[in-house]
Amino acid sequence: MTSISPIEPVKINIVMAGSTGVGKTSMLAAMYPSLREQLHNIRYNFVPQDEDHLVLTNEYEKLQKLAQGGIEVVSDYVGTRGEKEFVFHIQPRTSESPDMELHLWDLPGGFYQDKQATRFLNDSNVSFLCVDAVTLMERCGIYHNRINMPDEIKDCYLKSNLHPNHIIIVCLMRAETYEQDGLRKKLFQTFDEKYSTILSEIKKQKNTNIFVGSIQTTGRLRYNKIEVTGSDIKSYFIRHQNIKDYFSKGCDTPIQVAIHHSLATVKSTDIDNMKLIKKDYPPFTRFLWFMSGYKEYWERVARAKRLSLLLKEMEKSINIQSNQSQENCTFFQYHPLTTR
Ligand SMILES: Nc1nc2c(ncn2[C@@H]2O[C@H](COP(=O)(O)OP(=O)(O)OP(=O)(O)O)[C@@H](O)[C@H]2O)c(=O)[nH]1
Ligand SMILES: [Mg+2]
Repeated sequence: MTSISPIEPVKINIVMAGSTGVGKTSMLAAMYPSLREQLHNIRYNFVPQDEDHLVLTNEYEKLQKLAQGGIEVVSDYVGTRGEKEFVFHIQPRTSESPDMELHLWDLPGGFYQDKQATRFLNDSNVSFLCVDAVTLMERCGIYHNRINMPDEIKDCYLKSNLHPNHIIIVCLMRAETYEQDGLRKKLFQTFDEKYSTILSEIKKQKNTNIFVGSIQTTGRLRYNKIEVTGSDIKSYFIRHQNIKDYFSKGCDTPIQVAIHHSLATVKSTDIDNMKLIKKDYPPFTRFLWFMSGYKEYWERVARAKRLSLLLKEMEKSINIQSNQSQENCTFFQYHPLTTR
């Protein structure tokens, strides 16, 4: 009798990396409705666990109000207090068990100062390295080290045991001003100047692939000014005069890159590899409905087909590019690092 392996969902462990206040939790909240809609179109449900639907919807409403409400938006906020794990099931409408399970750890930025983040990075498959684009770009980047804490974050990465296939997805947060003013190329260049040494070091030691893209979670705002009082640094934004509607951009793409990467990694061993599936189930099991294993065989075949479709769908939307053409950057873009 053939031993039948249970159908395990493909699991991804994602850690949100980045200093306090750069917009990690906001990105998560803005990602949720748009990814849910996209997956719905390909017959998948995107299901958060327990009360997380309410938590995320609440956060999302706050973001919408911020973009539609008053003229001035100050980055004055109460940050994440402790670690929070969000679990999402990517579940086919026709099945009771999920095809994929995303475990997403939202950490407070403070966890990178005291190195607590290291234990979350250990064995994670993907991390979103969130960088505040405003402090990177404005006032010649003089507040960049204080706000983005690149060295502390690098230390956490270097001290951790990343999964062998770990990828870093850099998210340039609050990038709306630079998108509207055609400064995206400058943003990527500035990022490259400030981060290429750090990321090359991580890449060399941990053998990770790195993707970079820009994110706006609070709609069409425009950077106005930075105000510094002692150790407190606040960025002010004004609402774009002509555009009233909430308009987030790029928030679900990091997750799509993560899903794409994970599916591409397991593809050769399971997904859409019919030969492998058939090897586990001899013909009499596959074709005689009363044999044990018959149902599992057909479920596995159906799952392999679905995941293969999901992989193709993600491939279409993320538009990973291996060149540096900055103009064609509606979607996440693979941004090769200049090794110095
Ligand atoms: N202008 C602008 N503001 C943003 C954007 N994303 C987030 N913010 C604002 O930035 C502030 C901080 O966002 P959070 O999502 O709480 O930041 P965080 O990284 O989770 O912070 P910690 O939990 O403290 O680590 C909030 O006031 C958000 O409204 C964006 O894309 N543009
Ligand atoms: Mg947070």
